[in-house]
Amino acid sequence: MCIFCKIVKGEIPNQTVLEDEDFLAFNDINPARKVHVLVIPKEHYDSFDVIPPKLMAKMTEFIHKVVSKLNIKEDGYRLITNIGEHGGQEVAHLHFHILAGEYVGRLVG
Ligand code: DGP
Repeated sequence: MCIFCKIVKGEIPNQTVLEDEDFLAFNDINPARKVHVLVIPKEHYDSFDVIPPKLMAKMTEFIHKVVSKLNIKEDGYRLITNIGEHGGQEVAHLHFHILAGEYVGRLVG
């Protein structure tokens, strides 16, 4: 089972930012910016390439809610998803990075 599926199942602890029936947002373990949140669908999809468009539409709404909760809309933020080996994707479970605030570590993308 992949790392993020284990997080969904509660087998690996996470710092949850927001959760609903279909999606989970949690803090990245190795943050690149002051705010570095990952958003995932609870169901496993390898990447953005294979998520059904209807679920992606729901995910877009969920990401908007996370952004509201993080209070980062006014100053702006980055929304990134890496796809496949050449896209730099390390965890093969679709996730969007939400990045905001000052740099605190490595660069993403
Ligand atoms: P990517 O390179 O786009 O596949 O990014 C994977 C991200 O997942 C990376 O920023 C680090 C994060 N990550 C990996 N393992 C864990 C974990 O066990 N917990 C949390 N919170 N984040 C993780």
